[in-house]
Amino acid sequence: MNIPTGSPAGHQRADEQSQGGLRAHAPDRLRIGAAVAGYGRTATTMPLLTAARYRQVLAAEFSSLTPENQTKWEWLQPAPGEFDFAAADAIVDFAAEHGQHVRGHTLLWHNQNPGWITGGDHSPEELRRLLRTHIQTVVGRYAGRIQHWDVVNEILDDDGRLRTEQNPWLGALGPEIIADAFTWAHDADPDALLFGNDFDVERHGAKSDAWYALLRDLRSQGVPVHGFGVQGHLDMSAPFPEDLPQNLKRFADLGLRTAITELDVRGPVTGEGGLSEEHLDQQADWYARITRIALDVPGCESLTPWGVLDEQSWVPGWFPGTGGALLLHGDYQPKPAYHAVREALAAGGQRPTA
Ligand code: 9MR
Repeated sequence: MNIPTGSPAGHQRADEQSQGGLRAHAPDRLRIGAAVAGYGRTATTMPLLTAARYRQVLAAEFSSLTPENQTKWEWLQPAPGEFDFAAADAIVDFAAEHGQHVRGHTLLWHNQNPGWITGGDHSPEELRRLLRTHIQTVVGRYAGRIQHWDVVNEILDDDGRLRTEQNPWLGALGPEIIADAFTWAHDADPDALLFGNDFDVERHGAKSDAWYALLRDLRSQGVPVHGFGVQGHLDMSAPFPEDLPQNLKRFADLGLRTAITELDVRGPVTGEGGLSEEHLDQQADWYARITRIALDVPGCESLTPWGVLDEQSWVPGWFPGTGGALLLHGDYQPKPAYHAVREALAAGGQRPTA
Protein backbone atom coordinates (compact mmCIF):
# COMPACT_ATOMS: atom_id res chain seq x y z
CA MET A 1 0.00 0.00 0.00
CA ASN A 2 1.31 3.39 -0.85
CA ILE A 3 0.94 5.09 2.52
CA PRO A 4 1.89 8.81 2.84
CA THR A 5 4.97 9.18 5.02
CA GLY A 6 4.52 12.72 6.34
CA SER A 7 3.95 11.64 9.96
CA PRO A 8 5.54 9.21 12.44
CA ALA A 9 2.49 6.96 12.03
CA GLY A 10 2.95 7.19 8.29
CA HIS A 11 6.60 6.13 8.60
CA GLN A 12 5.66 3.21 10.77
CA ARG A 13 3.00 2.08 8.34
CA ALA A 14 5.24 2.50 5.33
CA ASP A 15 7.70 0.17 7.08
CA GLU A 16 4.94 -2.33 7.62
CA GLN A 17 4.07 -2.14 3.98
CA SER A 18 7.62 -2.89 2.93
CA GLN A 19 7.17 -6.17 4.83
CA GLY A 20 4.36 -7.21 2.49
CA GLY A 21 0.59 -6.90 2.39
CA LEU A 22 -2.04 -9.16 3.91
CA ARG A 23 -1.49 -11.84 1.31
CA ALA A 24 2.15 -12.15 2.32
CA HIS A 25 1.12 -12.96 5.89
CA ALA A 26 -1.46 -15.59 5.04
CA PRO A 27 -0.50 -19.25 4.85
CA ASP A 28 -0.97 -20.96 1.48
CA ARG A 29 -4.12 -22.69 2.68
CA LEU A 30 -6.04 -19.42 3.10
CA ARG A 31 -6.49 -16.87 0.33
CA ILE A 32 -7.20 -13.29 1.33
CA GLY A 33 -9.58 -11.70 -1.13
CA ALA A 34 -11.37 -8.49 -1.95
CA ALA A 35 -14.42 -7.61 -3.97
CA VAL A 36 -13.37 -5.39 -6.88
CA ALA A 37 -15.58 -2.31 -7.07
CA GLY A 38 -17.59 -1.41 -10.13
CA TYR A 39 -20.85 0.48 -10.41
CA GLY A 40 -23.25 1.38 -13.15
CA ARG A 41 -22.84 -1.10 -15.95
CA THR A 42 -19.63 -0.21 -17.70
CA ALA A 43 -15.98 -0.84 -17.12
CA THR A 44 -15.27 2.92 -17.08
CA THR A 45 -16.69 3.15 -13.55
CA MET A 46 -14.14 0.72 -12.16
CA PRO A 47 -11.38 2.14 -9.94
CA LEU A 48 -9.30 -0.81 -11.15
CA LEU A 49 -9.09 0.99 -14.49
CA THR A 50 -8.97 4.58 -13.28
CA ALA A 51 -6.92 4.65 -10.05
CA ALA A 52 -3.27 3.58 -9.95
CA ARG A 53 -3.28 3.45 -6.18
CA TYR A 54 -6.29 1.15 -6.13
CA ARG A 55 -4.43 -1.23 -8.44
CA GLN A 56 -1.34 -1.12 -6.22
CA VAL A 57 -3.32 -1.93 -3.11
CA LEU A 58 -5.29 -4.68 -4.78
CA ALA A 59 -2.09 -6.33 -6.02
CA ALA A 60 -0.14 -5.95 -2.78
CA GLU A 61 -2.79 -6.98 -0.30
CA PHE A 62 -4.97 -9.69 -1.81
CA SER A 63 -4.50 -13.14 -3.33
CA SER A 64 -8.09 -13.54 -4.55
CA LEU A 65 -10.48 -11.15 -6.30
CA THR A 66 -14.25 -11.27 -6.62
CA PRO A 67 -15.93 -8.98 -9.15
CA GLU A 68 -18.42 -7.08 -6.96
CA ASN A 69 -20.85 -6.73 -9.86
CA GLN A 70 -19.02 -7.41 -13.11
CA THR A 71 -19.73 -11.14 -13.47
CA LYS A 72 -23.42 -10.80 -12.72
CA TRP A 73 -26.00 -11.39 -15.41
CA GLU A 74 -26.86 -7.74 -16.07
CA TRP A 75 -23.22 -6.85 -16.75
CA LEU A 76 -22.36 -9.93 -18.78
CA GLN A 77 -25.44 -10.23 -20.96
CA PRO A 78 -27.15 -6.82 -21.00
CA ALA A 79 -29.08 -7.67 -24.17
CA PRO A 80 -30.24 -11.06 -25.45
CA GLY A 81 -27.25 -12.97 -26.78
CA GLU A 82 -24.99 -9.90 -26.56
CA PHE A 83 -22.25 -10.59 -24.09
CA ASP A 84 -20.07 -7.79 -22.73
CA PHE A 85 -16.91 -9.16 -21.13
CA ALA A 86 -14.88 -5.93 -20.93
CA ALA A 87 -15.16 -5.37 -17.18
CA ALA A 88 -14.80 -9.02 -16.24
CA ASP A 89 -11.82 -9.41 -18.57
CA ALA A 90 -10.08 -6.48 -16.89
CA ILE A 91 -10.37 -8.16 -13.49
CA VAL A 92 -9.43 -11.62 -14.72
CA ASP A 93 -6.39 -10.26 -16.60
CA PHE A 94 -5.30 -8.24 -13.58
CA ALA A 95 -5.60 -11.32 -11.37
CA ALA A 96 -3.54 -13.44 -13.76
CA GLU A 97 -0.86 -10.75 -13.87
CA HIS A 98 -0.67 -10.63 -10.07
CA GLY A 99 -0.94 -14.32 -9.22
CA GLN A 100 -4.45 -14.02 -7.81
CA HIS A 101 -7.41 -16.38 -7.94
CA VAL A 102 -10.82 -15.14 -9.05
CA ARG A 103 -14.18 -16.01 -7.52
CA GLY A 104 -16.86 -15.62 -10.17
CA HIS A 105 -20.10 -14.23 -8.74
CA THR A 106 -22.80 -15.33 -9.69
CA LEU A 107 -24.73 -17.46 -12.19
CA LEU A 108 -28.18 -18.02 -10.70
CA TRP A 109 -29.53 -15.27 -8.43
CA HIS A 110 -32.76 -13.36 -7.97
CA ASN A 111 -31.05 -9.97 -8.25
CA GLN A 112 -29.23 -8.08 -11.02
CA ASN A 113 -30.78 -10.06 -13.84
CA PRO A 114 -31.23 -7.89 -16.94
CA GLY A 115 -34.65 -6.40 -17.62
CA TRP A 116 -35.03 -8.54 -20.72
CA ILE A 117 -35.01 -11.60 -18.45
CA THR A 118 -37.14 -10.27 -15.59
CA GLY A 119 -39.58 -8.40 -17.82
CA GLY A 120 -39.49 -10.86 -20.71
CA ASP A 121 -42.26 -13.24 -21.64
CA HIS A 122 -40.19 -16.40 -21.82
CA SER A 123 -41.52 -19.92 -21.60
CA PRO A 124 -39.87 -22.16 -19.00
CA GLU A 125 -38.13 -24.04 -21.83
CA GLU A 126 -36.75 -20.78 -23.18
CA LEU A 127 -35.56 -19.63 -19.75
CA ARG A 128 -33.83 -22.94 -19.22
CA ARG A 129 -32.08 -22.65 -22.57
CA LEU A 130 -31.04 -19.05 -21.77
CA LEU A 131 -29.59 -20.03 -18.41
CA ARG A 132 -27.73 -22.99 -19.87
CA THR A 133 -26.26 -20.89 -22.67
CA HIS A 134 -25.25 -18.14 -20.24
CA ILE A 135 -23.51 -20.56 -17.89
CA GLN A 136 -21.77 -22.45 -20.69
CA THR A 137 -20.63 -19.24 -22.36
CA VAL A 138 -19.38 -17.46 -19.26
CA VAL A 139 -17.84 -20.37 -17.37
CA GLY A 140 -16.36 -21.71 -20.60
CA ARG A 141 -14.81 -18.37 -21.50
CA TYR A 142 -13.03 -18.12 -18.15
CA ALA A 143 -12.12 -21.80 -17.79
CA GLY A 144 -8.81 -22.00 -15.98
CA ARG A 145 -8.87 -18.27 -15.18
CA ILE A 146 -11.84 -18.06 -12.82
CA GLN A 147 -11.11 -20.80 -10.33
CA HIS A 148 -14.26 -20.60 -8.18
CA TRP A 149 -17.87 -19.83 -9.04
CA ASP A 150 -20.73 -18.91 -6.77
CA VAL A 151 -23.07 -20.91 -8.97
CA VAL A 152 -26.21 -20.25 -6.95
CA ASN A 153 -26.56 -17.25 -4.66
CA GLU A 154 -29.12 -16.44 -1.96
CA ILE A 155 -31.62 -19.08 -3.08
CA LEU A 156 -33.11 -19.62 0.42
CA ASP A 157 -35.18 -17.33 2.63
CA ASP A 158 -34.75 -16.86 6.39
CA ASP A 159 -36.89 -19.91 7.10
CA GLY A 160 -34.85 -22.08 4.76
CA ARG A 161 -37.44 -22.20 1.96
CA LEU A 162 -36.49 -21.80 -1.68
CA ARG A 163 -37.06 -18.19 -2.82
CA THR A 164 -39.29 -19.21 -5.69
CA GLU A 165 -41.31 -15.98 -5.65
CA GLN A 166 -38.35 -13.65 -5.94
CA ASN A 167 -36.10 -15.77 -8.08
CA PRO A 168 -37.18 -15.90 -11.74
CA TRP A 169 -35.16 -19.06 -12.40
CA LEU A 170 -36.47 -21.01 -9.42
CA GLY A 171 -39.97 -19.65 -9.99
CA ALA A 172 -40.17 -20.85 -13.58
CA LEU A 173 -37.95 -23.90 -13.47
CA GLY A 174 -38.36 -25.32 -9.96
CA PRO A 175 -35.74 -26.67 -7.57
CA GLU A 176 -34.28 -29.07 -10.17
CA ILE A 177 -32.61 -26.13 -11.90
CA ILE A 178 -30.11 -25.94 -9.02
CA ALA A 179 -28.51 -29.27 -9.90
CA ASP A 180 -28.63 -28.38 -13.60
CA ALA A 181 -26.79 -25.09 -12.99
CA PHE A 182 -23.98 -26.89 -11.15
CA THR A 183 -23.78 -29.56 -13.83
CA TRP A 184 -23.64 -27.06 -16.71
CA ALA A 185 -20.93 -25.07 -14.91
CA HIS A 186 -18.92 -28.23 -14.26
CA ASP A 187 -19.20 -29.33 -17.89
CA ALA A 188 -17.96 -25.90 -19.01
CA ASP A 189 -14.94 -25.98 -16.68
CA PRO A 190 -14.34 -29.30 -14.91
CA ASP A 191 -11.57 -27.74 -12.80
CA ALA A 192 -13.63 -24.86 -11.39
CA LEU A 193 -14.71 -25.18 -7.77
CA LEU A 194 -18.45 -24.64 -7.55
CA PHE A 195 -20.12 -23.05 -4.54
CA GLY A 196 -23.50 -22.23 -3.09
CA ASN A 197 -23.40 -18.85 -1.36
CA ASP A 198 -25.68 -16.93 1.01
CA PHE A 199 -26.00 -14.32 3.78
CA ASP A 200 -27.23 -14.85 7.34
CA VAL A 201 -25.86 -18.38 7.36
CA GLU A 202 -22.95 -17.71 9.72
CA ARG A 203 -24.79 -19.35 12.61
CA HIS A 204 -26.69 -22.57 13.03
CA GLY A 205 -30.33 -21.84 12.26
CA ALA A 206 -33.17 -22.61 9.88
CA LYS A 207 -31.38 -21.09 6.89
CA SER A 208 -27.97 -22.69 7.36
CA ASP A 209 -29.65 -25.99 8.29
CA ALA A 210 -31.57 -25.91 5.00
CA TRP A 211 -28.36 -25.20 3.09
CA TYR A 212 -26.71 -28.11 4.85
CA ALA A 213 -29.54 -30.45 3.84
CA LEU A 214 -29.60 -29.13 0.28
CA LEU A 215 -25.86 -29.50 -0.29
CA ARG A 216 -25.80 -32.91 1.39
CA ASP A 217 -28.57 -34.09 -0.93
CA LEU A 218 -26.93 -32.64 -4.03
CA ARG A 219 -23.67 -34.36 -3.16
CA SER A 220 -25.38 -37.65 -2.50
CA GLN A 221 -26.94 -37.38 -5.97
CA GLY A 222 -23.48 -36.85 -7.48
CA VAL A 223 -24.08 -33.23 -8.42
CA PRO A 224 -20.74 -31.40 -8.83
CA VAL A 225 -20.91 -29.03 -5.88
CA HIS A 226 -17.67 -28.33 -4.06
CA GLY A 227 -18.19 -25.62 -1.51
CA PHE A 228 -20.34 -23.40 0.64
CA GLY A 229 -19.77 -19.66 0.88
CA VAL A 230 -20.83 -17.81 3.99
CA GLN A 231 -21.07 -14.15 3.03
CA GLY A 232 -20.45 -12.56 6.44
CA HIS A 233 -22.24 -9.21 6.25
CA LEU A 234 -22.03 -8.51 9.97
CA ASP A 235 -23.58 -5.76 12.08
CA MET A 236 -21.89 -4.81 15.33
CA SER A 237 -25.24 -4.05 16.93
CA ALA A 238 -26.06 -7.78 16.69
CA PRO A 239 -24.17 -10.50 18.57
CA PHE A 240 -20.99 -11.98 17.08
CA PRO A 241 -21.71 -15.35 15.37
CA GLU A 242 -20.07 -17.43 18.06
CA ASP A 243 -20.88 -20.78 16.49
CA LEU A 244 -19.39 -19.95 13.08
CA PRO A 245 -16.53 -22.48 13.54
CA GLN A 246 -18.91 -25.35 14.32
CA ASN A 247 -21.21 -24.29 11.51
CA LEU A 248 -18.39 -24.23 8.94
CA LYS A 249 -17.06 -27.52 10.21
CA ARG A 250 -20.29 -29.40 9.57
CA PHE A 251 -20.10 -28.38 5.89
CA ALA A 252 -16.47 -29.50 5.80
CA ASP A 253 -17.63 -32.83 7.23
CA LEU A 254 -19.80 -33.25 4.13
CA GLY A 255 -16.60 -33.05 2.08
CA LEU A 256 -17.19 -29.43 1.09
CA ARG A 257 -14.79 -26.53 1.07
CA THR A 258 -15.97 -23.40 2.80
CA ALA A 259 -15.19 -19.73 2.30
CA ILE A 260 -16.09 -16.43 3.90
CA THR A 261 -17.01 -14.64 0.74
CA GLU A 262 -18.32 -11.13 1.46
CA LEU A 263 -17.10 -10.04 4.86
CA ASP A 264 -17.93 -6.57 6.14
CA VAL A 265 -18.55 -5.38 9.67
CA ARG A 266 -20.75 -2.33 9.89
CA GLY A 267 -21.50 0.04 12.73
CA PRO A 268 -23.22 3.37 13.33
CA VAL A 269 -21.39 6.27 11.68
CA THR A 270 -20.48 9.43 13.56
CA GLY A 271 -21.01 13.00 12.32
CA GLU A 272 -17.75 12.77 10.35
CA GLY A 273 -19.00 9.70 8.55
CA GLY A 274 -16.70 7.14 10.20
CA LEU A 275 -16.94 4.82 13.19
CA SER A 276 -16.32 5.95 16.77
CA GLU A 277 -13.04 4.83 18.42
CA GLU A 278 -15.01 2.29 20.37
CA HIS A 279 -16.57 0.82 17.25
CA LEU A 280 -13.25 0.82 15.41
CA ASP A 281 -11.84 -1.29 18.23
CA GLN A 282 -14.83 -3.62 18.29
CA GLN A 283 -14.59 -3.96 14.52
CA ALA A 284 -10.89 -4.81 14.75
CA ASP A 285 -11.71 -7.48 17.30
CA TRP A 286 -14.45 -8.98 15.08
CA TYR A 287 -12.23 -9.00 11.97
CA ALA A 288 -9.44 -10.67 13.97
CA ARG A 289 -11.83 -13.31 15.31
CA ILE A 290 -13.17 -14.09 11.85
CA THR A 291 -9.63 -14.30 10.51
CA ARG A 292 -8.64 -16.76 13.23
CA ILE A 293 -11.73 -18.85 12.50
CA ALA A 294 -10.91 -18.91 8.78
CA LEU A 295 -7.38 -20.00 9.64
CA ASP A 296 -8.43 -22.63 12.14
CA VAL A 297 -11.37 -24.40 10.51
CA PRO A 298 -10.10 -27.12 8.18
CA GLY A 299 -11.37 -26.68 4.64
CA CYS A 300 -11.96 -22.91 4.89
CA GLU A 301 -10.05 -21.74 1.85
CA SER A 302 -10.59 -18.00 1.57
CA LEU A 303 -11.57 -14.88 3.46
CA THR A 304 -12.84 -12.04 1.29
CA PRO A 305 -13.86 -8.60 2.53
CA TRP A 306 -16.62 -7.16 0.32
CA GLY A 307 -14.56 -4.26 -0.97
CA VAL A 308 -11.40 -2.37 -0.18
CA LEU A 309 -12.29 1.20 0.87
CA ASP A 310 -15.10 2.16 3.23
CA GLU A 311 -16.19 4.85 0.83
CA GLN A 312 -16.82 2.31 -1.94
CA SER A 313 -18.86 -0.08 0.18
CA TRP A 314 -22.49 -0.93 -0.56
CA VAL A 315 -23.32 -0.63 3.15
CA PRO A 316 -24.20 3.08 3.63
CA GLY A 317 -26.51 2.98 0.63
CA TRP A 318 -28.44 -0.02 1.96
CA PHE A 319 -28.32 0.62 5.69
CA PRO A 320 -28.46 4.41 6.12
CA GLY A 321 -26.69 5.65 9.24
CA THR A 322 -24.25 2.73 9.21
CA GLY A 323 -20.98 2.20 7.39
CA GLY A 324 -17.25 2.05 7.98
CA ALA A 325 -17.44 -1.67 7.29
CA LEU A 326 -14.13 -2.44 5.54
CA LEU A 327 -10.39 -2.41 6.25
CA LEU A 328 -9.25 0.90 4.75
CA HIS A 329 -10.45 4.47 4.92
CA GLY A 330 -11.20 6.22 1.64
CA ASP A 331 -7.70 7.74 1.61
CA TYR A 332 -6.20 4.23 1.76
CA GLN A 333 -5.21 4.62 5.41
CA PRO A 334 -5.43 1.27 7.17
CA LYS A 335 -7.94 1.07 10.00
CA PRO A 336 -7.41 -0.84 13.26
CA ALA A 337 -9.25 -3.74 11.60
CA TYR A 338 -6.57 -3.92 8.90
CA HIS A 339 -3.80 -4.22 11.48
CA ALA A 340 -5.84 -6.77 13.43
CA VAL A 341 -6.30 -9.00 10.36
CA ARG A 342 -2.65 -8.72 9.55
CA GLU A 343 -1.59 -9.68 13.07
CA ALA A 344 -4.04 -12.60 13.15
CA LEU A 345 -2.69 -13.84 9.83
CA ALA A 346 0.92 -13.49 10.93
CA ALA A 347 0.21 -15.44 14.14
CA GLY A 348 -2.08 -18.04 12.56
CA GLY A 349 0.07 -18.59 9.51
CA GLN A 350 2.72 -20.12 11.75
CA ARG A 351 0.41 -22.92 12.83
CA PRO A 352 0.78 -26.23 11.04
CA THR A 353 -1.66 -26.95 8.24
CA ALA A 354 -4.67 -28.72 9.71
O1 9MR B 1 -22.00 -4.79 -3.51
C1 9MR B 1 -22.99 -4.99 -4.51
C2 9MR B 1 -23.65 -3.65 -4.85
O2 9MR B 1 -22.71 -2.80 -5.52
C3 9MR B 1 -24.87 -3.88 -5.74
O3 9MR B 1 -25.54 -2.64 -5.91
C4 9MR B 1 -25.77 -4.88 -5.08
C5 9MR B 1 -27.00 -5.11 -5.93
O4 9MR B 1 -27.71 -6.20 -5.55
O5 9MR B 1 -25.08 -6.11 -4.88
C6 9MR B 1 -24.03 -5.95 -3.97
O6 9MR B 1 -23.40 -7.19 -3.72
C7 9MR B 1 -24.20 -8.18 -3.09
C8 9MR B 1 -23.70 -9.53 -3.56
O7 9MR B 1 -23.70 -9.60 -4.95
C9 9MR B 1 -24.53 -10.66 -2.97
N1 9MR B 1 -24.59 -10.57 -1.54
C10 9MR B 1 -24.99 -9.27 -0.99
C11 9MR B 1 -24.08 -8.18 -1.57
C12 9MR B 1 -24.40 -6.84 -0.93
O8 9MR B 1 -25.71 -6.46 -1.25
